[in-house]
Amino acid sequence: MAFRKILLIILGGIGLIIVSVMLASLIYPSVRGIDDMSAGQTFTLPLAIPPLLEPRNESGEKVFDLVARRGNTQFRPGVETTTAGFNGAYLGPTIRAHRGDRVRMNVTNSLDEPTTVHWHGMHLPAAMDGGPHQIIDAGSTWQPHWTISNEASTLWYHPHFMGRTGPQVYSGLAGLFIIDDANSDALALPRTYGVDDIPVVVQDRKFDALG
Ligand SMILES: [Cu+2]
Repeated sequence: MAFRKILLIILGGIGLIIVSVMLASLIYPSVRGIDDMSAGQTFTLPLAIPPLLEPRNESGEKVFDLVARRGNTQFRPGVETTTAGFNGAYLGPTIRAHRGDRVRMNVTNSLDEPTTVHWHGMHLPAAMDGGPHQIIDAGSTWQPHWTISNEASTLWYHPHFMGRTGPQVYSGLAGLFIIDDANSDALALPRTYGVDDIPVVVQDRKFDALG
């Protein structure tokens, strides 16, 4: 390619960047900041931080117990909403494991309908992954096990039962699964769970007068 042609392309590129920056600076003042959006609003409920689920060590495996069940939750004072959760009335505890860990899950279904539990984003054998085929009938326990091979990441777990995934997740059956590895261990990051390392679960909910 001729030198002049390359120069034109470079100059054109620089021109495009300048125009983009100018446009962005024009638009920026009209983008409302987070401070601005919450101005004048008082928050009364403390930030809900899911508890960490402590595993048992059984023959070198980290064993985690999860029980899916129904419950009631007060999102607004005096109004009970019918919800579901793992080991509680709403959402599930955070599971934390390290790359190379051998893990086993005891998932008990205390709902009144079948469910499954899918480890969203996890690299593991399909039979352990809780897709629509790994059904846990009401009243029974499923025990998948695998070796964590993912790199450091924040994953989540949730039901994946055919035709009922939406309602079950919406009612609260969802939790976080945090994976650490040698890379994340070496980073100078805050790492005290719930203190300076805080998971945030963002959800979209609508409430009527009955909760
Ligand atoms: Cu998923």
